Amino acid sequence: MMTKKIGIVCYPTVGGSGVVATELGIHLAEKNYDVHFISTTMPFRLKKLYPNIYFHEVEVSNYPVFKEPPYDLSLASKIAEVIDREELDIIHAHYAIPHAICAIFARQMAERKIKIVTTLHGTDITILGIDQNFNQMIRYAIEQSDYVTAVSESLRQQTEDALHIQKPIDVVYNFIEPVDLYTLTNENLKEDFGIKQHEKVLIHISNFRQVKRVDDVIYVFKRIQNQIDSKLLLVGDGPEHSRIRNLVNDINLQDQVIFLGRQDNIHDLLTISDLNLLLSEKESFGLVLLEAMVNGVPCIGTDIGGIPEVIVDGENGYICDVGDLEDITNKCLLLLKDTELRQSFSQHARSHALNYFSSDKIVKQYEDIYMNLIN
Ligand code: GMT
Repeated sequence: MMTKKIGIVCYPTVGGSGVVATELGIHLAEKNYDVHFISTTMPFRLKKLYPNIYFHEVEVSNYPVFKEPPYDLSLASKIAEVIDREELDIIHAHYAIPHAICAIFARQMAERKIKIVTTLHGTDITILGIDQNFNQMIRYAIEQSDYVTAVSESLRQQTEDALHIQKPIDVVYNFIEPVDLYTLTNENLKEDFGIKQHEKVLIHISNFRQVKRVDDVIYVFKRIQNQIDSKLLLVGDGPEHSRIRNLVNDINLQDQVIFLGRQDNIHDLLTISDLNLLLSEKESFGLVLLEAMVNGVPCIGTDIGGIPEVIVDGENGYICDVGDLEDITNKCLLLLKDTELRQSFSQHARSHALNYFSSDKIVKQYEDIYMNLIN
């Protein structure tokens, strides 16, 4: 069989979608596909050198006549160039806009016939709430794609409701690599961060956008640490970061909250964590939940989007209403005070992540989609 060539278009450094796109590319390369990333920057998780992974840089020109550099146009022409030169079979676009739209445009320019797979990650649909002008364009991106996937059932439903489209959308969940439990690369991590051995550790990892409601994490933690010796790790960076820092100082939590900024090794940070909080008001999936769960960390999440498809309420974590700080606090305390309960949730969290969301299972679903389109 001829080696199949897959082009992946993504924002390689943006949160979960970048992680999923990059890890998918790595898995495909390991299964002997040729993988061509088409993007502005090298995917950040691409640490190892693979002979069959190629990176095609999209250079965004800064012509004086444009107010903004035309990323979309540069991307479309790069995709078209790569389709023909590398003889691609599939373009897998992560995000309907701009990536699927650019891929559709590129397909019209290129000479070679290719198929387009589009994965919706949620943010496209969120944009509709902000700007209805995109309605028609997202619908076009979906209808012109040869196959469309959404990362959760909730996102699939939401997309169909918002756009009234007939085209089937398939749910392919995000995935996680199985990791070894409790293997710390730094045994003294707690000590290094000034966390006492008996103190409980809560963690929140996000891109600090407003939708993540990091304030809620802080106010819940304030209530918790009134009752239990604990520390809060805040991992990530984004538009709300400075405001959250000020809030932490204003309510006198600066000695209990540890700001870590962007971190590569979240495995170690999760290994020293007792509980993960994701209290967003919008979240199509919440990849960070899987990252926590596979490390045996139970999660408290909100009753929105794909979160209840990942956390099984009362078994490996708890689901609470958005902004219900009292309920969230009580559920956290329940788990933090009862070691046996937390251990049981921890085991269930890991087995749930591995049983339903492991990379081998989900990557195979994408592979089947590609093969059905190519053959
Ligand atoms: O949440 C973000 O702001 C980043 C965005 C992204 O592009 O990674 O996240 C979206 O895609 C992730 C991967 O599929 C999902 O895990 C996130 O839930 C989703 N974010 C939203 O729906 C807000």
